[in-house]
Amino acid sequence: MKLHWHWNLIYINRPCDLNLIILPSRNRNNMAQDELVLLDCWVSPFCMRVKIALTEKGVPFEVRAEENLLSAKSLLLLASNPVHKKVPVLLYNGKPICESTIILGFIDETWASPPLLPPCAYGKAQARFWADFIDKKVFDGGKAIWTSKGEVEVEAAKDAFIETLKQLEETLGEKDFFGCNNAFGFVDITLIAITSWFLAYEKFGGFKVEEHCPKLSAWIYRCKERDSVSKTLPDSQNVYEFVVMLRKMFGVE
Ligand SMILES: N[C@@H](CCC(=O)N[C@@H](CS)C(=O)NCC(=O)O)C(=O)O
Repeated sequence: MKLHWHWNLIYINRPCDLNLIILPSRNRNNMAQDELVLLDCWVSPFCMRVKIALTEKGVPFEVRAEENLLSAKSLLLLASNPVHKKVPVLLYNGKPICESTIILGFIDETWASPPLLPPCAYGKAQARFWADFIDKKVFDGGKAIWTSKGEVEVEAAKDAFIETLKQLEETLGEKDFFGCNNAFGFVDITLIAITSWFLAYEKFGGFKVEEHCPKLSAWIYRCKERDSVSKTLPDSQNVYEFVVMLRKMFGVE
């Protein structure tokens, strides 16, 4: 009989049958033994999300930077995320977890305190809805601004982006944060990471977020008062210069 280890399943391979024994999940008191390695890129808001979440939880992790994500991905990244070949990947004791919001969910389930998602299923579904909205409308909407050519196209992309931010501002309402009981949580992490690109959107779109969405701007300042956020977000000017380089690469200018 052969024993094969794979994730938390033991495959017992006998000549004629295949039995699976599901092991009990990891002992949470054993946290110190967990090895966490983040395959990272400094300018990726998706990677920033993971760094903010782990810092909020007080969980130590190692960062392994992809030096040349655009032209020479590391063999470790290709082996860890063969489907999308993208960062972030969180290696949890060597086992890869891909897609930033899925990683956030994993982190929240593995290290309970402070919670990032609401306790009830409905609250969790709502938070995931807004995270999905942010992925589709804020990051992609921002990209539409800096990849647009000509005044009319830029103006349309800018208007759509501001509309998206207004929707988020309305959802925030009078609360300090998007999370449950006014706490910093899943949706806050998902969105604040992308704000590091806002200066680039503003410069290429010719507008100021603060003038259109003062409450959302105040929320950005509040988030930046947190160590997890201020230590993670890169300088917006550096992100802007990176976007200038991307525009040349994509033939926008
Ligand atoms: N949906 C993914 C998006 C990740 C993503 O787009 N990562 C970019 C960096 S910002 C990447 O690795 N790009 C490399 C490529 O597209 O080849 C997530 O949430 O993790």
